[in-house]
Amino acid sequence: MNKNVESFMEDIIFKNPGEKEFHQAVREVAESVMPYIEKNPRYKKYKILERIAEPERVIMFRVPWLDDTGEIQINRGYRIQMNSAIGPYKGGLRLHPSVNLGILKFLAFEQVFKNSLTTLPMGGAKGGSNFDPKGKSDNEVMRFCQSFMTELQRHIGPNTDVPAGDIGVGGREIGFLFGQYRKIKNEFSGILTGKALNWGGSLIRPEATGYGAVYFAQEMLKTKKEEIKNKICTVSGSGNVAQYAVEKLNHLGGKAVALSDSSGMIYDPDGIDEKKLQFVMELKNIKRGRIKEYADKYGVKYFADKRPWGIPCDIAFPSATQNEISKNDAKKLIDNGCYCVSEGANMPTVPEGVDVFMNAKILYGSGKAANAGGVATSGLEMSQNSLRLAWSREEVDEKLHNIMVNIHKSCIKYGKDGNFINYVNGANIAGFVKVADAMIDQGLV
Ligand code: NDP
Ligand code: 2IT
Repeated sequence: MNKNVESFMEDIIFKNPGEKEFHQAVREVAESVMPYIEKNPRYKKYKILERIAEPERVIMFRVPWLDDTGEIQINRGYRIQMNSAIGPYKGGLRLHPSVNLGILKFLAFEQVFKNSLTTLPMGGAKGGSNFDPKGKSDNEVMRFCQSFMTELQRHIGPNTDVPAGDIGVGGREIGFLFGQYRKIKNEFSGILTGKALNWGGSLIRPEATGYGAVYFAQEMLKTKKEEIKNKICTVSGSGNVAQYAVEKLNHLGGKAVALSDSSGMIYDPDGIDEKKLQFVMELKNIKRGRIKEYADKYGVKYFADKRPWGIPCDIAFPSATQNEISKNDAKKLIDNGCYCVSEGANMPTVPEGVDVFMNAKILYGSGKAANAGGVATSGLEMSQNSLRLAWSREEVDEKLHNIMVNIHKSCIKYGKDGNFINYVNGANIAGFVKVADAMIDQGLV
């Protein structure tokens, strides 16, 4: 136990009561960074860690909208503008009934380090609402998005804050949000990423997080002279990140055997090939159905209320949500032979599960590094918007791939511990240094 971490955390818990996911995210970073700060006292003198853990600004607002029956509904909207030392605030919007201040603060906090790791000039933010898109009509989603943007528009801008998607926010929602911004401001500018191609979006942005998590796994495997080909992979979730992780695994000859949603999981030992993946994309992105329908269609097993971590695999790609791998799940993964975890989701492994992975010395790529491809490609979308140009699929994919290779290198630079690469420390310290130096350069603001 590090005494400095404990006294720092006491203060964080006192100032942010009840925000347990935020405490969890801050503690992880403090544990990585505190020993580094002790060796580099200027970060201590300038109280960088204390400043980084305090959002620059928290915006909370009322989001009233009319449902299809004409009844008034009221949700709460948020935007946490965490840090803008290295660029405009950047980070997704999450629409999920579980959304609260603590969850968005943890996500905004992680985003600061992740965005720094990408090497692109982006600060960190996160936002969203406790609105539940499940079971809502397109018109209800549109009215909600319009009301949400009616307030959010005064806080964002192409050089101020550029939101994007996250859980529950995909192409449909980005479209409705963008339309309302454009109408209110009488301005067509790159204020959101994840836009459609015909109005300013970037090729590869939808694919980027899933592809990036697989590229990161590829780099981790290379350190053991291994490759994705023929590896058995389990993937949780069946949304944006999960779908494109499976697609890239198929490109590289890997075999994805599981997917899930919040109701349960499917296990397809023959592998989710391209055709089956098309079915999942249609099911999830258009019909908005449940993953159980995959089992009905292809005659494979469905397990209600289960996550994929009991299935034997070489590589796991948690790609659903935070704290979806418990300590026991982590043990099961290791016992069944899993030796590589690449986190598509943000903070999917509980701290005790992370300890299990670390003690087993497997290739464990934490979310800040492994899922940074999404926001990195958002950064590329911003560049294209500024240039008023669109790059080809190959160009964007190559840039994304290079960024993931370089993030892996940064993790080695700051996380190598003898023969073991501690990707948690590597990502946290590498992300920290760039933001910390910028904060010192810019004075006490
Ligand atoms: P989607 O909304 O497209 O998909 C989310 C998937 O996870 C769905 O299958 C959903 O199931 C499942 N899920 C969500 N919440 C829960 C829960 N509480 N319990 C169990 N299952 C759940 O989101 P994304 O794919 O975009 O995001 C997935 C993860 O990746 C998140 O952690 C997000 O923060 C992270 N991420 C996303 C990026 C992006 O670019 N989109 C970038 C970097 C990280 P159901 O439909 O039943 O709710
Ligand atoms: O968690 C994340 O990095 C995202 N949801 C993507 C953020 C972005 O701005 O593309």
